[in-house]
Amino acid sequence: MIRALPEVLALFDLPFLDLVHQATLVHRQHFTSGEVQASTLLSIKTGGCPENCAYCPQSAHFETGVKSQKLLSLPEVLEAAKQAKAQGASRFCMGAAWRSPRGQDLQKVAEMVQEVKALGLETCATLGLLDQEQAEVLSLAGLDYYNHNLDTSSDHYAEIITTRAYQDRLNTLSNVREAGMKVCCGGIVGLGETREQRSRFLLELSLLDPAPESVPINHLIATPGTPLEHQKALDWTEFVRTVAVARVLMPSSFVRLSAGREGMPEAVQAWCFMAGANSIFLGEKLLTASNPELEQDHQMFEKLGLTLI
Ligand code: SAM
Ligand code: DTB
Ligand code: SF4
Repeated sequence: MIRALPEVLALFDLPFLDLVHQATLVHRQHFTSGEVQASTLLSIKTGGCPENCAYCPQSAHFETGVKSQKLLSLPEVLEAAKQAKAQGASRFCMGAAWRSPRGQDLQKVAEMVQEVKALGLETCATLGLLDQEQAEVLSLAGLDYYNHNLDTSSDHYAEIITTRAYQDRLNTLSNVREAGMKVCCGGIVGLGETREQRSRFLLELSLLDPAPESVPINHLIATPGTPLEHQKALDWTEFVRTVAVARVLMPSSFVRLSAGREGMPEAVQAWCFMAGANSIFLGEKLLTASNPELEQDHQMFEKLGLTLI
């Protein structure tokens, strides 16, 4: 098992094809190749977030043109969940632009979780920081996964977010584990981090004990109005390398090719699947940003012989 930064850097430094080959082998030892898990996102509360995450269209600190929306009603959420299921998703993820849930809101989300689960979907929520009690409420409601990302390496973190600490994130993740839920935890690349920082970020994810069951690898969607609006995209090979290293470091986790698929050539996405990505966000919207059209994704799966699980 890889536990030190030089080993992760050595993986990144491998010739591209050798790294992808290694990731493919690891993937096939732990999963059935060609099977891809699909989650659909719904923003249940949008915009006006008090946090200052430099990449985020929903932060109240930046003018991004995102329209704020208070917490959706239960019927609105159920309607979206039914549609997600009909479109082929196995998991429904409810996201709220909160620092952490407050007052009656958590109970309302707990009810959504129960009802979405009753439709026969796996449930996931991403609501910001959770204390132990809040994590217990969600777990009791039957929440399968909680998404909370490390986002970037501990040594790059302060460049991106100052309103919540890296340690706050680790505390939330440990509360989620303690309450018995599965962890969905990943981050964003293309934030201006160095390759060493990308390596440290992946190492830090893999050293969570146990490793997260689900690992979203997002490529920054550079959003006008945010401090990162002019950030240059990673070269596609560096993105595929990131996916491959995540696969090698976390052999049994689902590695999700997450935000940033829109506009990513199919051929690059195919490389990501070859490098061990075995999960995606399905549906034309992420939280506020757009995602590939459903028909386009279904055609890509068909061409690549991938099946949704
Ligand atoms: N507010 C909650 C929180 O941050 O814990 C939950 C929702 S937040 C939008 C979930 C994740 O979406 C972030 O941690 C970040 O990794 C990802 N994300 C947000 N904006 C993004 C962007 N512009 N490009 C790529 N990923 C993004
Ligand atoms: C994650 O890692 N990526 C998803 C999910 N977890 C909640 C969110 C991506 C958000 C992209 C920007 C937007 O749609 O606002
Ligand atoms: Fe708020 Fe989450 Fe966006 Fe940060 S990433 S500003 S916490 S919605």
